[in-house]
Amino acid sequence: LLAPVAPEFLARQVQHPSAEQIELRDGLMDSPARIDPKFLYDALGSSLFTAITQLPEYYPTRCEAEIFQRHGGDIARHIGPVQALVDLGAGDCVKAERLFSSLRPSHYVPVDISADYLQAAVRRLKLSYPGLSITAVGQDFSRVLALPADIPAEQRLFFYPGSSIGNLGPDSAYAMLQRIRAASPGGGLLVGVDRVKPRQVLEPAYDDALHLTAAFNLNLLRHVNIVLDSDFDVSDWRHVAIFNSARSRIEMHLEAQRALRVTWPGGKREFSHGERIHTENSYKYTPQAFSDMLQSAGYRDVAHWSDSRGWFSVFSARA
Ligand code: AVI
Repeated sequence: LLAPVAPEFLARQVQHPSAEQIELRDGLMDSPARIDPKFLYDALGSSLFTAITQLPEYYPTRCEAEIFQRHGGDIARHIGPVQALVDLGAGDCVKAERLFSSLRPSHYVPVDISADYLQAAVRRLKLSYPGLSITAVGQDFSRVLALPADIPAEQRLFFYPGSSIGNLGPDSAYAMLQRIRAASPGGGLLVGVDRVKPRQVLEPAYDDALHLTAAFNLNLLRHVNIVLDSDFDVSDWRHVAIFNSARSRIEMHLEAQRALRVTWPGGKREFSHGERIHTENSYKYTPQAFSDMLQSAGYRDVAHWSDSRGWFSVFSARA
């Protein structure tokens, strides 16, 4: 039985939806339906992603770590002195922490949409690095990039690791690079990018044997239910990951396992059996294509390093 809902509460929900609710509603009513991948990262989603990075199939995190381990000295020399390390999508802050010894920043600015998760990581860092000044910024930097004004722009090294830029379409990735450059004239950028490679390597990385990526994708529906007050039943959906080679991207979808209807205050959507919701793209680049994009976004002195298999690249460039 449904609990009775006060009419004035219902009216408020329908008449004054939040920006996130509007975005979700619009995406769900689209054809094909889509949900922005940022909804993957509630507290449980962030923990699931951390677990994914430890899977044998999910190579990007290990490849990137290998690059910093093998080429850290060269990378630090290319960058030069660093005052403030601005970590975009910091999560558990572990990747940036590995760079502290080679880059020696005096200020660390982790930025992440999941503010709670970030606070826990920052509490841990403050104990380990009492001399480092840390300013945590809970922000959806895909929308705004507003940083504490006390850090001069030319002292900012933006760190955008893990191929997170790959989750943006090419136009948005380009716009993001321009936005980051505008926030750091005279500063720099260190960015991790996943490379094009055979489907046999790519697809298992996004559809692992333990089904952690499936749980990560499906958890998005639980998060959407909370934000939109919708009634997705997770067990009605299955995870799909495919490499779209024409567009050079892994696509994640959720596929309806039967004909069903999803409702939320003021709206509904019918899904047929097998119909999909597109939840994420993960673009894969050639080094040449990414280097060209950096240069057309206005970056100079572009250099890159790769892991021993040539699966992943780290680019350093001056803004
Ligand atoms: C965060 N981002 C770079 C990951 C990726 O590889 O695109 C997100 C992810 N999706 C599924 N597995 C991991």
